[in-house]
Amino acid sequence: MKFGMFVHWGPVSLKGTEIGWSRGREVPIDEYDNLYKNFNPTKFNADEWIKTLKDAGMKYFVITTRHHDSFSIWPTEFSDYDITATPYKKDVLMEMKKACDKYGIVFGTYYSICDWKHPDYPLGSPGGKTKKETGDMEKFIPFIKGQTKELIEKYNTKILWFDGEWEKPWTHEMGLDFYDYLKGLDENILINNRVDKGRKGMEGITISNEFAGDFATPEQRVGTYDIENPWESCITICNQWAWKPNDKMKSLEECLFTLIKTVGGGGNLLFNVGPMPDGRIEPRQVERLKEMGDWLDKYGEAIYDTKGGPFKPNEQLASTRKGNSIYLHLLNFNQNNFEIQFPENIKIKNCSVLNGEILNFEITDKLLRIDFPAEQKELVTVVKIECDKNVENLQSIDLK
Ligand code: JFZ
Repeated sequence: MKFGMFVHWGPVSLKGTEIGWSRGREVPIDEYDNLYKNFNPTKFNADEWIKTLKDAGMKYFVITTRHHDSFSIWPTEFSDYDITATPYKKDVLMEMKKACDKYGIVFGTYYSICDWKHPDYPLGSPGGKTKKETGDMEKFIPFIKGQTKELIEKYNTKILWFDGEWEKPWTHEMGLDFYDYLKGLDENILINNRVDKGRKGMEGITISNEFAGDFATPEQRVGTYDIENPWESCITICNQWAWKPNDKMKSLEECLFTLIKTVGGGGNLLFNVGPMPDGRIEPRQVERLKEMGDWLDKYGEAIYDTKGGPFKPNEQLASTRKGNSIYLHLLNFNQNNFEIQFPENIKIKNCSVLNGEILNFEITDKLLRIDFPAEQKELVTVVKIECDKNVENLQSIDLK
């Protein structure tokens, strides 16, 4: 699917500070834990959110159902600290799920393992730096199992995106057990590697296959080229995960290059927005996402259903491939010819600008030279190289 929407949202949006982390830091604990009483997103419209996602060219959705701050955005049997306690009351999660079904979007849920508020979880705010007298993982585990069962059985979530696994109370054994439990409820559910203890820092890769998890989770960075192991970079459209007024937003160039380098490296991009306390996604963010969607409308063939490479991405280019075609994504390319080393034993049948003009090309000494009729001025020039055979298993090429 290659491109999805991540959403970090909850009562904390009323403060405009970071979800979970600002509890007991920028916002006193007592104030933070009472924000829900004023959480009334009267302009929330699930249909609009998912339409925004669809128009951005995204294919799947992952929403924070319960972050480190413990607030559950759905009516849950296992806690009173949930959406029904707010003045809004409505099951926003079910509305999101229904809108996803309507638009053909895969529905997924973020769920934090650590809980800095729950009395049974041993660590507390700020940032897991305090200890609770009442901590007891034996009691806490049935709580997270019960809640995730609701997400699977009632909301039919297809992705469980865990987080907060790095803290001491969570162990490898617990991770394995939880993973098996969830796959027992739905064998087709996708589970990220943060269910277990095998994640290597913000690089997010799984350090060895004795650890559970279906995909790796590089955070706030494009993952390293890897076409063997599934991975997904999670990156914010602004700086903060949750909404922050006037947060600095990425330019269209940054957004597109991030997507292209991620996909060119073999990964997916889970691109995050933080909706406002009234329930709307900021109009400027909606607009930026639409610009990405407009680009994907034209060049989606070179993104969706592709494999990364064979050329490893660098500052000048990324490449993707599908069947007999290699797509070169030339970033800020402003010349009228281009040269690149090209694998022997592959014959090129045709070179063209994707959905555009046929290009003259020539191969001499393993060097492919492509000529453009005029200097290129687009942010990205996508060249489609059609070969005489399937290129999906060609060896990766490091251009340096
Ligand atoms: C985690 C969350 O804490 C964050 O709020 C967001 O949900 C993201 C997708 O995942 O990111 C982290 C995890 C750990 C640290 C910082 C951010 N850390 O240990 O500093």
